[in-house]
Amino acid sequence: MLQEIKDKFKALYSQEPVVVRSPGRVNLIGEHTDYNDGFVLPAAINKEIYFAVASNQTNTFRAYAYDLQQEAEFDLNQVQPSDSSWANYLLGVVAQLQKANFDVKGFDLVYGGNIPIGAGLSSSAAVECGLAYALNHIFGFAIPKFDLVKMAQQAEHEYAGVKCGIMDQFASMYGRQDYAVKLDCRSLDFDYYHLEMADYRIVLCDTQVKHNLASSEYNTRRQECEAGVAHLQRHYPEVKSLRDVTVAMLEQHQEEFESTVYKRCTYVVHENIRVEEACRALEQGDMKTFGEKMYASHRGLQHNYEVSCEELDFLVDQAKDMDAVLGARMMGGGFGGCTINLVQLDALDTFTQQMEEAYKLQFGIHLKTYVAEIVDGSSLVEPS
Ligand code: GAF
Repeated sequence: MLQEIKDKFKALYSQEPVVVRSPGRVNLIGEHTDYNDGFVLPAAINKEIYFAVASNQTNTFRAYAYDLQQEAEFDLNQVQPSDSSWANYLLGVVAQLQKANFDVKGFDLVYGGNIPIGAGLSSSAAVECGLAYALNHIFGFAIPKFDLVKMAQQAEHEYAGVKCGIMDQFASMYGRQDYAVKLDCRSLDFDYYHLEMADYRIVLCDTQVKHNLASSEYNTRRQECEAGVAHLQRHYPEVKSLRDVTVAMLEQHQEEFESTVYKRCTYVVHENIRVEEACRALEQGDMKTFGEKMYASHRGLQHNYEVSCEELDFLVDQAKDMDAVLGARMMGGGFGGCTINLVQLDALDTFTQQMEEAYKLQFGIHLKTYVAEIVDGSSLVEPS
């Protein structure tokens, strides 16, 4: 893929590019907690996008999306959202740099990779982070990595219309080979946790469906959580977000809540506790307990947060019936995309075969499975 992207760049723009790599992510546990100031445990994976970039001494940027085989050109003096949804992720990043007074000059870009779109593996965050990283490099802005993450997140808010938390962009930029990163989404402190994978693999089961309520429901969940916080603040003025709420606080005021809001809050408060427990289990090498937390996370997302769907639930139920699977859950925003499964290495083939057969029988859809390897975050590939 890398070679193809470089060749395409040279064919289109007749010069030697800088090449940047930017990965997608998995999230082991801690779903829909990031925008509630809570905890997440993602890792960057070997589903990646390559960016070949060079400045072009003009006032426009030209971009070629290799996977879509589409090209577009934009005036840097008039950066605004366009009709092309793929270009908006690029424009969003350029807009953020300009807003922060970085002088983005003309550039040419070819990008493409193997992150399946709409599978919940954060292809959009990989695009945003990869472009931010590449422009920072070629124009010598020296923007700290952390600020690039913030700009990438803001690009998603303003140009993709999703009020996402910070997890995906953070994981894409700060991933580390063989480690998951536990991020405190309030303080933005983080710790790396070694993933002892000698006997296990992380397997993704891609439902191949994306129900189209995903982004509207995402923003609705945020509002429901905010409504829960606003209510609790009447009793506990010190509460700033669901991160500050305990199970006891919630239960004490259950009767006062609108029932949907109560369910959403219950899920988030318990999920934050589960992330802490799962991290302790990881430290102790207790993968069995870790897996149980994954299943519990899924049940919360299914019944209380209500962001799952029948395809995801089916896959988790199937996995639960297999002894070789330690844990499984839906991953990311929900309503489709992938489940993440912790599977014993010696049963990998049986697992994928049985899952594919069962899914085909139930939905008539070919399930795609990927064994995810944990890799480093965005990096410069060439010049090395
Ligand atoms: C999406 C968002 F982009 C993340 O910020 C996060 O909220 C996730 O859904 C749910 O955990 O991937």
